[in-house]
Amino acid sequence: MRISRAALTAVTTAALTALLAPAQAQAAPPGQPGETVTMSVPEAIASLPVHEEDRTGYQRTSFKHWVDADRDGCSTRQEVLLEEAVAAPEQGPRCLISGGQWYSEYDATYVDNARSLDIDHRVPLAEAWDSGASAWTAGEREAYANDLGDSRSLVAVSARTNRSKADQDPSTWMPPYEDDRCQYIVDWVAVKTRWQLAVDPAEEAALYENLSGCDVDLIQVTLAR
Ligand SMILES: [Ca+2]
Ligand SMILES: [Ca+2]
Repeated sequence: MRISRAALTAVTTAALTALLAPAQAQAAPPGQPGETVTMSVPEAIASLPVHEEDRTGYQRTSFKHWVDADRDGCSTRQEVLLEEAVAAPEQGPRCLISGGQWYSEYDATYVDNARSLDIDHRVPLAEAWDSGASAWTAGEREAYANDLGDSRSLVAVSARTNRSKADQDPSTWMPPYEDDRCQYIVDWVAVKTRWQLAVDPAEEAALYENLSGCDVDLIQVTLAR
């Protein structure tokens, strides 16, 4: 059967429209919220919608962070510090933390003073906004900014590295410690998958590029959305 040029054009146009409108036609999520899924990192990347970043309307206050969701007196920041300490700190009244030691994975540095640590949102708040969180409710954004449900979401690192990273994604910033880079990509993809956030084309390319040469296992992700 011969296919007319008009029919081909129509098919091509439909395919292109689908490609160009991935924000609307979201790639199929790998499961339901609350479900734990196991997949390869490339599979996880492929499951994410691809679209350009859009920072319209973003403010730092768009995400309420360092709340005390379980009302135990420790903020999310303090919870992460307690969780990640390699030598346990003293915990005083109002969860005041003193002493202790942490390992900052981005620069392979041991840090003895909690004040020298930032809690990094693995996928920064502005980046999350750009890639889908702008459409969430304030409550969903608060849950994202205080996500203690996956140890890859929040990470205590030297303030120096967190500030050099700022709002950047892997197309423009990777950890200075080269041996951490494969794991960084894996954890970045896990967080984007957990929250079903989009990737922009440059970021998607950077993820695949940085992943080449990495020997990585399957990842397990409990979907938050
Ligand atoms: Ca708490
Ligand atoms: Ca991005």
